[in-house]
Amino acid sequence: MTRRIKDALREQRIEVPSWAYGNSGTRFKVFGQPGVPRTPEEKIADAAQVHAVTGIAPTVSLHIPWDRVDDYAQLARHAADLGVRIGTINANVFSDDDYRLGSVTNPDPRIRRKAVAHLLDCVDVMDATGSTDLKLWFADGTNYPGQDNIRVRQDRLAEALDVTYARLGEHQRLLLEYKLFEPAFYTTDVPDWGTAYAHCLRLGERAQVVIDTGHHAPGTNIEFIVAFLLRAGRLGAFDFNSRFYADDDLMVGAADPFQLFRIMFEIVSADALQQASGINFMLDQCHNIEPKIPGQIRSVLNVQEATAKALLVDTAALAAAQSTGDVLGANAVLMDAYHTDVRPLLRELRAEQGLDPDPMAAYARSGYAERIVVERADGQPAGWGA
Ligand code: RM4
Ligand code: MN
Repeated sequence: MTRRIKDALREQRIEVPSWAYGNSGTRFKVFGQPGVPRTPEEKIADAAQVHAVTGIAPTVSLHIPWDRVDDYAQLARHAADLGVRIGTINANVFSDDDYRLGSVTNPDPRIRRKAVAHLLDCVDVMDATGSTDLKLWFADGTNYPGQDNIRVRQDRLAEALDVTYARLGEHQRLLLEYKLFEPAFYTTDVPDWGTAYAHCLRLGERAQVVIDTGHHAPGTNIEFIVAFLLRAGRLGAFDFNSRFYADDDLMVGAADPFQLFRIMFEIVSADALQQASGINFMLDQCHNIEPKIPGQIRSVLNVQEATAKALLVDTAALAAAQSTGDVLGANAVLMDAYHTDVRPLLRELRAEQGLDPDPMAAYARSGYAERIVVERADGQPAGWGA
């Protein structure tokens, strides 16, 4: 039992986002932090620290153009030198004045062409870095009834997706992310998993849905969506984070660790944890008031803990209770696993792997945090203009 759980946990991989290391904030204020990276290279260096102490976060997602460099192959080599790899390429078609009325669904064909050209550029970045995943999130939508034609915007979206999908190589995927609302408040062009799924179905097998855990209405049963998409073979990736209200981007497992457990249980019970399943378990977070590298380490550990609990579920007992209609018994099997303290097991696992049993303490002791404050005293920190 313990051996099976440890084997599965050793194989687990979690991808970290480059943008978690830069300064971020709310629309009210960005609180700058000392030692924040100034370049994509420095963001990758910070991400490598998270992998060094957790052992399960070897890839870093990039956001283009936030992480634009002249030589992407060189950036990939830089990552490899630090013991990590470039993961998903996130296309950013929302931070340009041209996109006031949308990007790929904009009423102006010139702006639509510009947005699609950027998506194709992102595939070039994938070719140069060896990345296999293109993640698309569109800020597109409308604020006022009558502002634009809802149906025609879907046609424009489909057209942009077609062109992008056609450009992908055989081993590359298009991952389509949905979000209920914001920045548009009346209609959003990809507001829910159903819309994303319908577009993916039309595109083909290498188009899959991304579930950002912060992008749902309160009370949405996310594990149902996980189960449905897994069954349909269309779950491409997660953007893990926590929400109390909307797209809060707080640390995963902080607001509702039980929900995270329920999600990971669906993954484990569908045998989809291993890398061969093709699901990319990513974080999509911002650390506005807490230190960023420790915030990322904590988040990776939160996913790992939820996974360990999900692996602990006694599936034979659960199946027996389910098949005899033993409602309370079935629920108790799940809750027993959830209430188990898996931290001793994880400490033991890390020690066996030659890692420090306490990654948070290992990072604090490493002196890295103090070093970057000194080394990065000059220059412009990356982020939202802090
Ligand atoms: C969006 C969405 C995307 C992320 C950006 C920064 O709300 O979640 O995944 O890349 O934010
Ligand atoms: Mn996201």
